Amino acid sequence: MPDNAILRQKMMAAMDEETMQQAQTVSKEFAKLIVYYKCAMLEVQTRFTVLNEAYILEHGRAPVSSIKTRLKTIPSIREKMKRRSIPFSLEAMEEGLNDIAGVRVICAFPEDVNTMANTFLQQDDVVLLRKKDYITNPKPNGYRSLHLIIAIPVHLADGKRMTKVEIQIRTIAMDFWASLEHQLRYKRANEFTEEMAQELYECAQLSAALDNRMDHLRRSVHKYNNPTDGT
Ligand code: 0O2
Repeated sequence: MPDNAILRQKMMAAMDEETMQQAQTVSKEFAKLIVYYKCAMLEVQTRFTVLNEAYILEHGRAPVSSIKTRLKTIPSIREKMKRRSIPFSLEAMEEGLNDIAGVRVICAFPEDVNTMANTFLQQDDVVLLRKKDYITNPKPNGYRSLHLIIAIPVHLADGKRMTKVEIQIRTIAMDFWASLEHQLRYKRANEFTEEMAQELYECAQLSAALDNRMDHLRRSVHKYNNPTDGT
């Protein structure tokens, strides 16, 4: 028998009947909760896919370049709760963590970020809990992205539950910078010197300038090809 299986058997034997039942109930409830988060994440992904298709029909181009989803792993949930001194319980986890389910929507142009966010938030069963606009107000290190914490209903066989999802909406240029910066930081394991941080900040400025130029170009192309269109 593998070592961890022996350990598990010993732990089970050491528990009294009541503790064992409690542990089973908690893990069942936990598994159920994670299913809700997974379904909420898939629901949000589908809704952005639909919004993208609708926009293509209307305007002939895709505002969404790609959509990524991720469900926080149990060790990662534990680590974040520990870091924030949140006691480990299901209620505290639901209350204290906003990003168990995460959806990242990568858009073509800066304007698309707002269009997609606003159209999504207009849906009458979506509740906006928190908005962090790191595009209007970038982080000191240069990070840019629009973050929405929302709650969306998930319908399972035994009922409906409003479930939180963190949505990050950003352009390809913003995502390029954030992905590389994240890699360099390697989950907070690496530290930067002042020069390195300054270099990263300047790269963020370059990516913002690129976004502005491409957006300007998009408007010029549109105007040139649609001279009678007022937009
Ligand atoms: P991972 O691996 O992407 O999940 P909150 O929980 O909302 O109260 P938090 O978590 O600090 O507070 O929220 P914030 O600032 O909105 O950041 C949440 C997520 O945004 C991060 O999740 C990153 O995905 C992304 N993010 C924020 N700041 C930066 C940054 O400076 N660089 C990069 N590359 N990404 C950033 P996690 O949990 O850190 O990581």
